[in-house]
Amino acid sequence: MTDDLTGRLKAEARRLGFDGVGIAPAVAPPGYPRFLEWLDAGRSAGMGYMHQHAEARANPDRVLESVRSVVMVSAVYGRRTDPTSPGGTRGKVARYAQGSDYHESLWKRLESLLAWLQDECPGARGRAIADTAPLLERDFARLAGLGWIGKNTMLIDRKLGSFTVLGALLVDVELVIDEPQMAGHCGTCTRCLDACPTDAFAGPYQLDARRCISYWTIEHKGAIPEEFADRLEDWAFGCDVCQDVCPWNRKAPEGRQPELDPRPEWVNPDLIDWLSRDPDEFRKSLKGTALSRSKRAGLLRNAALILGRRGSTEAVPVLIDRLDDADPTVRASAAWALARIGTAEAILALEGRRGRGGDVVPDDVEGAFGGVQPPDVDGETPAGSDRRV
Ligand code: B12
Ligand code: SF4
Ligand code: SF4
Repeated sequence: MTDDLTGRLKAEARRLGFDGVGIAPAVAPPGYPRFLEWLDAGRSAGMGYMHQHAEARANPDRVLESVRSVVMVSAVYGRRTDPTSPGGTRGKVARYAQGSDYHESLWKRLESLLAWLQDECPGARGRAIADTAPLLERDFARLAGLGWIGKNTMLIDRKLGSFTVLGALLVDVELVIDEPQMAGHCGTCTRCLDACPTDAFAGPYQLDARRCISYWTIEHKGAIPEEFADRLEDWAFGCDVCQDVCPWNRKAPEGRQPELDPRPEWVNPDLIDWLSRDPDEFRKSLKGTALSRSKRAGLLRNAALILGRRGSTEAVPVLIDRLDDADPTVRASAAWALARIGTAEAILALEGRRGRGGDVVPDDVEGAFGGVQPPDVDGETPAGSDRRV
């Protein structure tokens, strides 16, 4: 196919709001063996879907038959945020989740790009992907020349930095392939590895999700085991530490997609407010945001653990209320937090429930008094609780 079509496709992608666009060949991704090693080592924690669709990641033709080219796009999101602790009763939300859900805006733009291509090449087939199909996105992004994979495993571009989200358009049209970026530009730097609060890197380029705050606060369902319940720092959803410290983000631009701009209520949310909100109204407020992935139960769990770790006495009344929450994860986390805060009022509330039947939660309370691990309410062994890599 002509340089001309590829050039115009790239121009259209930029017009649609993408900051980076490149073309990768539709081949087996070179990082696939590493991905399998990652799975075998158990580093995907409880993300069963990574195993289920592992084979499909071996080649993009499993996602779109007769695919000829992989158009990779990137978009910078949000605004630079203050990496220091918000303190008080406030928590932090990862920058990517402070605006509207990026999946939707990415997907709509990719669909528009596909429609444009189909106008140019009638009969062309394609599939837009924004985390909606199994594809090693960072591997294809570096193949498409969009950046290199840093020691923190993020796709980094010299100009755009790493606060970018990635999307793909698989097409059966032959486009002009870009020069891949297989060599990195991390040099001797190890800032991300040193700064990670939970030592989640088993080494450069190797993230163990069993130790990652982002995994526990977003992906994990149910109670968080003690080792990590106590180590969420300020993170109520996601974690940006290994990007905040990266020198390549110092001069990176801010996002230009308005829907990804931070909404004030999600930047440093008041965690007592989260715990106090009417459940239905809170659920409604999560619609259309990336935070909805954790659901109300996950977010309230995270909020309770952060406040408990801080010993926030102001949170005691609302945590006592949450001991009667309909959700067992919320109850267990509130019990853990109260035991951790340990004021007379908190202990009395827990004692009052110890051994009571009916709709109270004796197991949660025992777990809290045991002082160690909230019960695994999903009946699934909490990944990482007994393993260290
Ligand atoms: C599962 C997942 C997670 C997991 C695991 C993350 C991980 N590093 O594997 C968890 C929940 C922890 C997570 C967290 C985050 N995620 Co995430 N996640 C994914 C997902 C769905 C799959 C990633 C995957 O396949 N992991 C398996 C590992 C083995 O693959 P990999 O990280 O790509 O590793 C490759 C390289 O490291 C390389 N490699 C391995 N060893 C070596 C050694 C050398 C020398 C070299 C050169 C390369 C190399 O080979 C691997 C295979 O390609 C992707 C979307 C997608 N479909 O790709 C988003 C994705 C990677 N996540 C994304 C984001 C934004 C995040 C967070 C920043 C969110 C947050 N703020 O909390 C954090 C960042 C944490 C981090 N440092 O990675 C973006 C990343 C964008 C970017 N610029 O890189 C993606 C691409 C989603 C998107 N569509 O934009 N995520
Ligand atoms: S996202 Fe946070 S916890 Fe996870 S590897 Fe990066 S710094 Fe560590
Ligand atoms: S902090 Fe340093 S080592 Fe880590 S990704 Fe950035 S440049 Fe690479």
